[in-house]
Amino acid sequence: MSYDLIIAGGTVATASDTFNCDVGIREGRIAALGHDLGAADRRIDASGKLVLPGGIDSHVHISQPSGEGIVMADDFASGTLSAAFGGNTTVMPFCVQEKGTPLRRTLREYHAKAEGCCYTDVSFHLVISEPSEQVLGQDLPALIEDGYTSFKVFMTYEGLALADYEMLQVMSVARETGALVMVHAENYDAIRFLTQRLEQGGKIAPKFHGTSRPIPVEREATHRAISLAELIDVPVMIVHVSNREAMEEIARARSRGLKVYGETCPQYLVLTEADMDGLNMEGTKYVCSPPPRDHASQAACWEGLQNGVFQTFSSDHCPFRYDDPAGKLNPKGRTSFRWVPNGIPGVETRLPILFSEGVGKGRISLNQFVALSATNHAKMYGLTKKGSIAVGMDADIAIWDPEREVTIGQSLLHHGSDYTPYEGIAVRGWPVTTIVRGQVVVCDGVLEARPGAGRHVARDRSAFARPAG
Ligand code: DUC
Ligand code: ZN
Ligand code: ZN
Repeated sequence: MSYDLIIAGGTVATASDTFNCDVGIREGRIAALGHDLGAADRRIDASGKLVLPGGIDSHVHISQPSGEGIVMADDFASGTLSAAFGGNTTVMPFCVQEKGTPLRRTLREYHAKAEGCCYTDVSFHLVISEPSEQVLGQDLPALIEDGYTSFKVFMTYEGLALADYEMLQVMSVARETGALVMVHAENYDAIRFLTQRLEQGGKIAPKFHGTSRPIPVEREATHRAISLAELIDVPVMIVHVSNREAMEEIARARSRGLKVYGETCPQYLVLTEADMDGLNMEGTKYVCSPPPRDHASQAACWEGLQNGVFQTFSSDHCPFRYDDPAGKLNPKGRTSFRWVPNGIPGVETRLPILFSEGVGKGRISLNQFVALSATNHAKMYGLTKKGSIAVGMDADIAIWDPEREVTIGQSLLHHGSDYTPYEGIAVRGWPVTTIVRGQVVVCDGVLEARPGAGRHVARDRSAFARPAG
């Protein structure tokens, strides 16, 4: 039987092995790995290239309401287009519960926004902002059953922060239903206190965003989230970890036998707090939470990627435009860092940065790169058919030119932001072709697919979410 597509002559890598073989694809799945596979409707020559599982970015924000007058820079078309050009085949955005609105209605709205315009597959996490009886008792368990098997909770932000009591409530639901809890760990009261004090002292420039959320704010909340999870006996994923002290909380918990996982992001590897100290308002381009730290923290995060403190490396793509009254330069943002929307774009640059700085500079192996960029995300969040190159898996593949030298710049990128915080970073290695369930979305840097090539994926429960017992 012939194949729909054969990727020939490349070097295939998985999270555990690297080997030379052709990949035969039929009906969206990987049907054969080997040589001389025979006939195919289409053949892509991958000689001299790496054939890797398509990136899974398990932490992105797309079309998310972001406060009065603020508009996120990516819709599902531009966000997933940018993801595909960055070597990703699946992204996992958040559906944020709106207070007073049924959770399912909000989810339907996100689906409506995504329907027919995605270039990669998409799978939503929920965000629980109001754990009412209805949500805890009915809506959340039902949605988890329907394949939304993870949700995020926030320990900071007005309107989002959960009290410890509420954290315990939602964690209990996760334990009973087998969902994975993701936690944004920063101490809300500490940030409010520090922000007010800074503003009173006239310290309103973007760089004071970092001063208002120093490392102890993150470390304390990380410790508290872990302790609450321990009380319930439920696994927990600490997302966007920025520094050694928070990592130590994770590592210590794990050494006590707790199922505590960690994620870090590109901004904690290549940006520092000093970036927020730009001329005029340029510093707002780097404002995200937790904020970028210092070079010692960058080194710590690399260690965490090497030694397994971190299972996943995600972009936390949270795009706003810079030169825009609905973005970083909104009128209130000029009066205080407090009003600068938190988040930076990065879905397209996540993998080239990790590949070049990580594999290229000998910090991680190619197989670790695959694990951190795809395989572990699939395992962590129950994407059973994704994240590896093996017979029977979805044919989600990125072909990389390991030698291509690129200087990252806004003009190369496909996101809706008008800037990249990674402008000027030189990388070696770039994803050139992206294949989603056997459909060639990007071929040699040229878009081939139509919007709608990507679809929503319901997920299984993850073994990582099983209580330790
Ligand atoms: N948390 C995120 O995960 N993304 C952007 C902003 C934030 O606080
Ligand atoms: Zn967060
Ligand atoms: Zn985020």
